[in-house]
Amino acid sequence: MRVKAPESLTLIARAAEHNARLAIVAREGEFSYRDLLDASHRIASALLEDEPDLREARVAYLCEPGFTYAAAQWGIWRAGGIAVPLPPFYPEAEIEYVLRDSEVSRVVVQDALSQKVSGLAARYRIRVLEAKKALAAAKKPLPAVEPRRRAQIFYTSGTTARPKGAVLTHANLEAQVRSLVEAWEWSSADRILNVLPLHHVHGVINVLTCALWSGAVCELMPRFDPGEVWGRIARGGLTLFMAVPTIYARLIRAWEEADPERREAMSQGARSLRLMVSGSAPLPVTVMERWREITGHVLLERYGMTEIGMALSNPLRGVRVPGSVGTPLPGVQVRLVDESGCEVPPGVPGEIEVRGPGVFLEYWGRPEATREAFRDGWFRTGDIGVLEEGRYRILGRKSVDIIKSGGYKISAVEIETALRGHPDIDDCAVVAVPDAELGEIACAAVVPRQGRDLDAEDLRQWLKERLAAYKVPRRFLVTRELPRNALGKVLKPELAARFS
Ligand code: MLC
Ligand code: AMP
Repeated sequence: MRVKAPESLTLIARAAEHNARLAIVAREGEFSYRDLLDASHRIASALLEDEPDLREARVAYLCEPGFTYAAAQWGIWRAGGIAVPLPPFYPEAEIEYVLRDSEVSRVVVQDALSQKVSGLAARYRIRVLEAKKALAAAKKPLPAVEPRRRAQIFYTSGTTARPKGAVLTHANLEAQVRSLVEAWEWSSADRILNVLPLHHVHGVINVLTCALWSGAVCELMPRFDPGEVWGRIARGGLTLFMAVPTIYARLIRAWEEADPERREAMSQGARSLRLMVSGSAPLPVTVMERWREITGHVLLERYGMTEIGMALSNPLRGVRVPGSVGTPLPGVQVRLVDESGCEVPPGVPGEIEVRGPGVFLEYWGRPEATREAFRDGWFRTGDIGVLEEGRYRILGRKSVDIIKSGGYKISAVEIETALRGHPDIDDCAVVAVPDAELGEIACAAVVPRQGRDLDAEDLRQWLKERLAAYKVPRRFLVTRELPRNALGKVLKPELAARFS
């Protein structure tokens, strides 16, 4: 019998200390930290088979937000693998892209979802582990996993035709979590409700991992539903909530549609939380003010990105200024630069660049894109900001091809590339159009091939088989010509005007 190695991952060592405390409440039931350690140890053992260490093999996991999700993610980490989340609502074509791009060798699947990957797994010789079976595996000795090893890949859309996999090491994850735990004073007394998808940093790091690091309780709903969220808030007992602005806008709408007695219960429940955070997209001042009126909470707005985690935040204690994203979080360095990379003075807009231990390692398999993403060790966010009275304000993005809808980043180029594969489309352009609830929506103008007809509903269905539903444009414009500049490029702002 081997002597147990001292745990090298701090998150796991801390969980052993939290032991019998409640960790996760989900559809599957209630689970302690001990349950999570036991389940993830078994999944790690099943993944390892006869190998001592997965040595950064990519392991995908396809699970609903819940206990199995966390056990699978921790199991992959503890076996020495790199965890690659697959959203359960993705169409097969998107799942196929992620599996192939990150060269996945194994996939952990929550049983009801197994038919989503079985065909692909057979085609690409990927080993499938059904979570139920893996949870019954005998426990084996686990490898020591150094913090500098790769831990997680999050796929993120950009200005390229397909999403890139941002690779975070264990040390990156730890730095991001430590920064937020310190800034927002997480403790084991906290209890948070997660309604965010678990394939992006907002849900995975800011909510789930910060909670589990702190010995807090994380309650998970499979997806956002305003009525269910208000019902949970009204029952009381939560201390924290984090969401994108669209979710707050939809909660406000649900509150306004409720009768007075119910409204009172909702507002009272919300008042008992200690902190409510908004991020992933600009928080409209109207939403911030209405939320304060109905709940008494001044939403704490913060700014972040898949590649860097969270960078800027309004204060936990102190004045939260509407329209501002505050100051750098602990351990994060932020600067604003002009086109040539020179720092700009306060009051002058510049591109936000970020440096620190939370900044990602690389884009998976794309050394060129990784090199271009940095300037002298600083990550170039592509966002434009300005420093005013010591606080940062986000002004927008450098690229018109990046759309933020409901907090999801959507690439206009990715949708255009997909549309160009349609046999009846001659040309197309995708633009962002402002939307009161979603922030922006993607809209597509398409030029049919000569003698062909295009129907918006048919196009929508055709795209849904190829792209995640939230990337499918909300509106289509069938047109004979797209507005262009002298170089033949589509004039996107001019085109956006044709959708309003
Ligand atoms: C979207 N869809 C989902 C889904 N999210 N389906 C299942 N589960 C989910 N989690 C589908 C919808 O069913 C719909 O398909 C289509 O996508 C259009 O999406 P939508 O209108 O946006 O969906 P809706 O159901 O209305 O949800 C709105 C929303 C959602 C706000 C709840 O957009 C959302 O969860 N946003 C959060 C995104 C997020 O976590 N971003 C963080 C990125 S990290 P159909 O078939 O019904 O039309 C980051 C860094 C940082 O930005 O700073 O945090
Ligand atoms: P993602 O690539 O999905 O991680 O999205 C990151 C992007 O979301 C950033 O580059 C910003 O453009 C945007 N973002 C995140 N938080 C905010 C915020 N508080 N205000 C404005 N934009 C934000």
